Amino acid sequence: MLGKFFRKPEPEQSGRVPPGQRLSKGFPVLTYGQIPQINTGDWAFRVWGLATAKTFSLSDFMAMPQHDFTADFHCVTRWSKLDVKWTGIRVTDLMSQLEVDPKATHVMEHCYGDYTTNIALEDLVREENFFAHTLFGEPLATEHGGPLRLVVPHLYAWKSAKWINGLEFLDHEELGFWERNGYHHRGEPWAQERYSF
Ligand SMILES: Nc1nc2c(c(=O)[nH]1)N[C@H]1C(S)=C(S)[C@@H](COP(=O)(O)O)O[C@H]1N2
Ligand SMILES: [Mo]
Repeated sequence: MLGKFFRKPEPEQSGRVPPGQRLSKGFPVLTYGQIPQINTGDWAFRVWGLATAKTFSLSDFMAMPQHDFTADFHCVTRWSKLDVKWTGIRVTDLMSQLEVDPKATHVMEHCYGDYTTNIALEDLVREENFFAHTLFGEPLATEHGGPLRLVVPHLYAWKSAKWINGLEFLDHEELGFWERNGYHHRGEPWAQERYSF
């Protein structure tokens, strides 16, 4: 049966859809709790912990090299969306402006609204990861994380923090919101790293 919102991948797409996932027709919004109120004039992104503390404004991000990205998006609640088109800034371009202590191995992603999610430093600094401010050619809507969100295509989308406002560099793993509540610490969709138990 054809669902209204979800469908089975076509055979030619099946190599791109991780096990246990269905394709979503639209782009569902998945948020725990309230959408935070953000005044873009006050918007600030902070770096702290095992990195020299630094604050970036939205215009600092807009002054970094801008790129278009096409990435697949996999939510652990079993929907995926292929070929999502974004515009934004490579994580590696932000990293080149930071002084990170060589002892740093893990990072906590912080957001407006207090959502957190943890990520290993090596998973964060991959070339394909980016901060997005534009989705399908339109300014990133608030419910999808505007003005700026992180996108980490190779992990389940709960690692792609919406309304991101900081990175805390650590020399050990700490757990973010969903990870403390039973989600897998890493969340690799091809290995179905959904839960930590
Ligand atoms: N700040 C914040 N970021 C978040 C979430 C959230 O609740 N708060 N949900 C995560 C989850 S579970 C998913 S699937 C994606 C959903 O992104 P979307 O709402 O743009 O589809 O955002 C992730 N980032
Ligand atoms: Mo999700």
